Amino acid sequence: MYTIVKKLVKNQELNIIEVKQENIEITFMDYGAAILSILVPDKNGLFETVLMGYEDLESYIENPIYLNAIIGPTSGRIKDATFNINGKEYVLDKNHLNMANLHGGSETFAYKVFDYHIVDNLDSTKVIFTLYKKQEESKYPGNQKIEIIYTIEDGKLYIEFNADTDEDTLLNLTNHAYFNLSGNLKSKILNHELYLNSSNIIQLDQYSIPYKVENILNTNLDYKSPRKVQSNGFNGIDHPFLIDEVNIEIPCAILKDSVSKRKLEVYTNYECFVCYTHEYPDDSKLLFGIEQIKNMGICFETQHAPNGINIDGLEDSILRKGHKYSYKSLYKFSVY
Ligand code: FUC
Repeated sequence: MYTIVKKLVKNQELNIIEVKQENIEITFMDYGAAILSILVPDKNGLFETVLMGYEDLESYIENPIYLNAIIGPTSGRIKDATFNINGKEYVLDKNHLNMANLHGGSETFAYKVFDYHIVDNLDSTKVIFTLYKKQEESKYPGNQKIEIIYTIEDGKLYIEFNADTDEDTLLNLTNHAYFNLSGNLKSKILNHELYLNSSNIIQLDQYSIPYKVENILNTNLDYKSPRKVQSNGFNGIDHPFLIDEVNIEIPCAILKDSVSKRKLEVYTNYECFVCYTHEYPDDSKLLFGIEQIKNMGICFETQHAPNGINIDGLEDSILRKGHKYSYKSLYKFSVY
């Protein structure tokens, strides 16, 4: 079952789509193909949101933290905002410290209004967002049709990332959802227990730009044995983790809150995800008028290795003409 409400937000008419099922309720918006809230029950059956959301829809328009939105054409930081395909150099916006491209820069999909349609069945609802990225408006090569399919089914949210292109291009799509299992943002995520199926990260240079693969076993980024989330130093967790065994049937991350007893399992067939503990709050208030502070959410941004095109041995994120981009992630909620 679903409902659609139209809202005027900073002079744009936006669509708010609410999908309700017995054990999960999710609200989406066509701006950024963003998720606004995910309500799931706690140990007592109490439905609360497990997503960090802004208090006002207006805040999603500038959204400097890319809150819960789709990111593209490329997720993460690209060194020197430059890449080379077929011998041609492409130069993107330098929106990170004036030296790298972050999340696609000014043309990020987080700030685009997607078209949408809905396929509603008894136990499963699909919200299908589409966007045409036109070459003449872009620093990236080619025209692409982007399709994001959210499927809500039995306490689960599937996200399919599909695309095609008429020219070889760079494409690395993710969703930037910030989770908090306490329910309605009652506490920070530092008391949550975290498991990450990863022994290697792409190490960051002093400017947070990924540059080389590094083993993290027995370091403070090693979450192969579940333990409480640690905000490591001033930058917290903000790293691309390479998944040990890439398999959509095996969770790449598990998050648990021992108070609400909610559990989130993340699955993907991408080879990488960025785990980020919300270290750089902006000025906007969160849902329920809550002040935005560090560590109020944790992201599992499933994606290709960011900056992979500039690092030997990693997936380069090039989508070739005639090839289909097709990746899938799953966020599965339960109580334990
Ligand atoms: C994440 C991080 C960044 C950034 C942003 C909002 O992907 O890697 O550091 O602050 O998203």
